[in-house]
Amino acid sequence: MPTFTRAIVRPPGPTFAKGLTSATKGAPDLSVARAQHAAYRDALRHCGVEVMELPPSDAFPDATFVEDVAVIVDGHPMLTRPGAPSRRDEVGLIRDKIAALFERYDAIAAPGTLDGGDVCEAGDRYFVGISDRTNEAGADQLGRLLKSIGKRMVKVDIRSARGLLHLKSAIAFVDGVFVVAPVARELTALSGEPAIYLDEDDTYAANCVEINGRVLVAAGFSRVTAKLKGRRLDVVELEMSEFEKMNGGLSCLSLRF
Ligand code: CIR
Repeated sequence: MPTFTRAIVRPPGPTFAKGLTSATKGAPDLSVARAQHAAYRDALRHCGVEVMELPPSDAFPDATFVEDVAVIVDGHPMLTRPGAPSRRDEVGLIRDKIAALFERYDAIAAPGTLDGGDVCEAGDRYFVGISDRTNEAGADQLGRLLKSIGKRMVKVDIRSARGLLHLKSAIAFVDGVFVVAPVARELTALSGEPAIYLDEDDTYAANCVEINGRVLVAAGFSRVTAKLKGRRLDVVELEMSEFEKMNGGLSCLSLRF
C-alpha cells in the first residue's frame, strides 16, 4: 500500500439530493450529509492525510464524489471522462487543482469513458471495471498510462453483476487482500485472489479504504468490522447513510495520493 499524504474532497452542495441514484432509501438530508462529510474529513486527518477541500458545487449534484473524476497513480494524475453525461463536466471543476498540484496530467479522451470508482489499486496491479460508466476505450487509455510506469491493468467486466454501479461498489483491496461482496464473487478476474468474503447484507461495506495502516469502513456493519479487526487492522467506522442514498461509497468521497 502506498503512503498517502494528501486527499482532495468536496463537501456536498445544495443540489446534492438531485444526483443520480438507483437506491430506494429515500432522499438524503443535506445537513446530515454535511455532518457525515465533516466526520469523514476528520477521519482522513486522523490517518495522517492533509485534507484539501474544494468548494461545494451548485451545478453538479454528484460533484462530492470526487474519486470518479480523476485517478492518481503513483503521482501521475489522469483526469477521467465520467460515463454519466450529467457528470461529464465535473472534470472541469477539478482540473485547476490537479494542474496546480502536478507538473503534468493526462486525460481520458472520447470515445473513452472512465469513472474512478471502477479503478481498484492492488499493489502493482490495477483492477479496472468495465461497467455502464467505464468502457473498454477508457480502460485501455488508463492501461497505457499504467504500463508506462510499470503497472499492470486487469480488466473486470462487471456488466453482468446485477445492480453494481462501479467495481469498487463491491470490492476493495485492504491489507494485501480483496474484500469481496457476494455480487462480485463470480467475477473471473478475481478468482484465485486471496479475499475476505462478505455477506449479502454487508455489500455496502465492501467499499472500504485503507489509508496509512487504518481502514475506513461504513458504520453499522459489525461483521465486516470484526473481520477486519481479526486481521489486526485499525478500523475507523463512519456514518455514510446519506451518501448511500445516492449510491456513493466511502472511497468516492476523496481522491487520495
Ligand atoms: C453517481 O451515480 O454517479 C453518483 N450518484 C454516485 C457515485 C459514486 N461513486 C463511486 O462509488 N465511486
